[in-house]
Amino acid sequence: MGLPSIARLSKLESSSGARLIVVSNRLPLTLRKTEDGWNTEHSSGGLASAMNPLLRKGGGDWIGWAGDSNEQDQEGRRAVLQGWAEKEHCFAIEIPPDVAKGFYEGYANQTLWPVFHNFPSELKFEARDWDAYVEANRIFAGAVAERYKPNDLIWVHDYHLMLLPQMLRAKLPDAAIGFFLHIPFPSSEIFPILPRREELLEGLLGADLLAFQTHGHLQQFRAALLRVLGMESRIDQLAVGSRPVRLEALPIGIAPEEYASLLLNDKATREQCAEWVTRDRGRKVLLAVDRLDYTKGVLERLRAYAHLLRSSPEFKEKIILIQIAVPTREGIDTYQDLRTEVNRLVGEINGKLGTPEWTPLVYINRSIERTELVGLYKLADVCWIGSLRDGMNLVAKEYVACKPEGDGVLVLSEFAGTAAEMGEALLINPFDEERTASTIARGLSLDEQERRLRMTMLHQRVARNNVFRWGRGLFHRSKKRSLSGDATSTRNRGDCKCSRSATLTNAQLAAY
Ligand code: ADQ
Repeated sequence: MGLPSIARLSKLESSSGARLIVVSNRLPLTLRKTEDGWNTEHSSGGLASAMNPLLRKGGGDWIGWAGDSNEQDQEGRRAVLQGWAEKEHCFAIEIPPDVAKGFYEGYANQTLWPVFHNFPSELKFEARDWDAYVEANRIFAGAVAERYKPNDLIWVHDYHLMLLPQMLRAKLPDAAIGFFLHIPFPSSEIFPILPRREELLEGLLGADLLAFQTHGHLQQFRAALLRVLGMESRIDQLAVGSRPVRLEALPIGIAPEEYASLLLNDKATREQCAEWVTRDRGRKVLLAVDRLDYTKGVLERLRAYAHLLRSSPEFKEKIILIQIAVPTREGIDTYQDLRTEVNRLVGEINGKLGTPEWTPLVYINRSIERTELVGLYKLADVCWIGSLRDGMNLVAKEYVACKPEGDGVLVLSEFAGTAAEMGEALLINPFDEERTASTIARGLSLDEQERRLRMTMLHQRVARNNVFRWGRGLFHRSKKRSLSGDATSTRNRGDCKCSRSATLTNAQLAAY
């Protein structure tokens, strides 16, 4: 598949002069150095999967880090990035390598990520990584301020950029700023262990709108705010001086029709799927798709699978598990150790439990094309989401989107944000190996009527709560804030002298 243009429809700009500016750590495009020069690839991961269709439909600019710039051929690299800006409205910023390491591999992924996912034992902290985190956020703030025009709506994403709302507020007091947290917000017992916790909360409070994946995460944020900063809040709002900050729980969705369209119209997907169906005839297929991250529960899944095979001999040669695991954050030791242990377990399961006719576990440790992924979703009898903790988990929604006829079973960790809206899935506690194995066994033998009933209801909900509805939710709330900003523009608004006029027009809102 070619790369779809991210800003194919720039109607926002042409109709009203207002734009959406999305800011995230990485862009939806990734640079890859090959022998022939620099190549552009799609980024894998939930944020890119969700935001891509939204921006393709509604238009807007995207600002993010281009990735490491240590390689040779800087001229070629700059030319590719120039092309991204001109053709895709993706504006790459550069972060010096020493800052990037402390920011990304340091504070963001070895301090924030484990704490926000309830893994305090994985927390590592270096004061110089914090300095790098501050500096990287400052570089982002400069880049956004440079592109910003009055009336733009700035939408900041995720835990890498928690200081950015406040930094932008200082530079652009009148800007409309939204922040969405893709990962969970930790409990008020865990959050306070975080070094520099006060600065992080204050950084977020620069936004007009703070949105979380679930009500649970939103409540935990409010509890942390009270405990760490002594700030009271309402369920939907708090005050920073006399400036209101709106709070929302807005579970992210997918663009289900993209999956339906690949299933229906893409010849390669159909052919690939038909080939697999023939190959696996007589066997049931379990599927797992994850970034290779310790929060996704890959090791726990493999152990539960081994338990299932050992405890239920009737499944011998009758099932296979396909585990797709895309490498991620490979510069960090914990991730390298995870990879080594997964490799060992894969070898052990196939070596000890396989037969000459049967490899019980197929392990793919790379990113795969969307067409192939959709083919696998279509093929799989059971999709197994085993997150130990997850903001949402889009794989669950993608699988369901590929089951319009109601076949297939979703086995879902109760610790994924998705579980809050997917009650018809078979829920598991992934820390309980034995019960997980028995739930998988149940999923494999669920009677047809119950299976279809559960999947049909899930499918309807994924179709309804799609990413466009999520985007509309955020924009409407921002619009409400903007309008209230107009209404009070002549009043004294305390720390923020807001005379906000940034409103999205109805035409813009309709585009989402
Ligand atoms: P992630 O942690 O990246 O996202 P997830 O929501 O599961 O997790 O999204 C992963 C995305 O990557 C999916 O769209 C999936 O199709 C794709 N993907 C995974 N493995 C792949 C592979 N091998 N090849 C190709 N594509 C692959 C973060 C949070 C989540 C939250 C999302 C969105 O951690 O909790 O759901 O953001 O908000």
